[in-house]
Amino acid sequence: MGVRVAVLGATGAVGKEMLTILEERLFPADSVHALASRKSIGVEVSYGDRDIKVEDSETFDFSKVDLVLASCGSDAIKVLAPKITAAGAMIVDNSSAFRMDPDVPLVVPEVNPDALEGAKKKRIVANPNCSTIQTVVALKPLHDLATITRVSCATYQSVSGAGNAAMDELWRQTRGIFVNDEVEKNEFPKQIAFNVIPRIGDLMEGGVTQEEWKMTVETKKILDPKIKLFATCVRVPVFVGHAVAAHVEFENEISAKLARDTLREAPGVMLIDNREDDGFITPVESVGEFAVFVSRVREDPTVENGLALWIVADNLRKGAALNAVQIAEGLNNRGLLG
Ligand code: 11C
Repeated sequence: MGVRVAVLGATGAVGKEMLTILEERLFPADSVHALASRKSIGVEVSYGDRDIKVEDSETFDFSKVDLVLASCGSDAIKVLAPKITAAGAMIVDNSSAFRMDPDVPLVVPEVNPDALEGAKKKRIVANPNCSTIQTVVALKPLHDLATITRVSCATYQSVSGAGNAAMDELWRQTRGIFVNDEVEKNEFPKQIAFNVIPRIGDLMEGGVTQEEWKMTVETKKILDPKIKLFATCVRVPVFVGHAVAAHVEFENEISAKLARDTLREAPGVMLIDNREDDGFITPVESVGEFAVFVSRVREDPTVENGLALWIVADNLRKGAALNAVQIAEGLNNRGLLG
């Protein structure tokens, strides 16, 4: 018997990708419901070559499903989660609401698949932040090889990470500048078109942003609590595709050649690292892809055992919807659904 699925937040950028990827990966779904807030009732979204009508998440009977893939934001899922789990369904949640709950596994299937067993406790699995996911997929095989001690990184994050309205704002500002119109700001604290903004998420104590904090604590929870990671997260005027420039320090010696040979074979990783003018990946080339791409692997001579890497992924796919569907596949394979 297949799985009865609901996608919650089905009209958002990530929700739409969840529906597409469920179909692309032939997830064994018996039924698929698209749920969203009341204002989207009746809107149609695509699931493969079918259009399905959006239903009201507030009045939906969750006993009709085994699995809820949620991308409705922290506040909404905190309200709905008790109702969903009481009805017997498992939640894979894309928000930050439960990520740091010790009884909720935070999972990247290429990195810590066995953590899925922890889903038995609360019937919730948390999907990590997009920039964390692509970073840990690339770091895991290198950590297994030479033990990472510290990571210093800068991110180059596309506007789709902030949702549909943010994508519209980049488009409107870009067009507005070309036609000499006023540049309106709603979604970002500064102009994003033809600019970069070194602040993603609210500022926390010490001047670190929420996005930077998430990368630090989520990497510890998923990969290794001993790894120290410090990030500067930057929004760039790109629609889809996040990049991370990571400077990584290891306990043991590791050459760039060994790192490349290892990454070439690593699950979920695509190494594109030719020493040619265009022998690297850029965010636009990652759009629509499943892989985490790694380029520009170099030894860093300024530290004892150091490597520098350029890591790129489609943030709506591997950074969100694909990782959530892979989690669902893992739960299903382990008999944890239904
Ligand atoms: C961004 N990484 O690019 C964020 C989006 O905690 O899941 C995802 C926020 C999160 O703006």
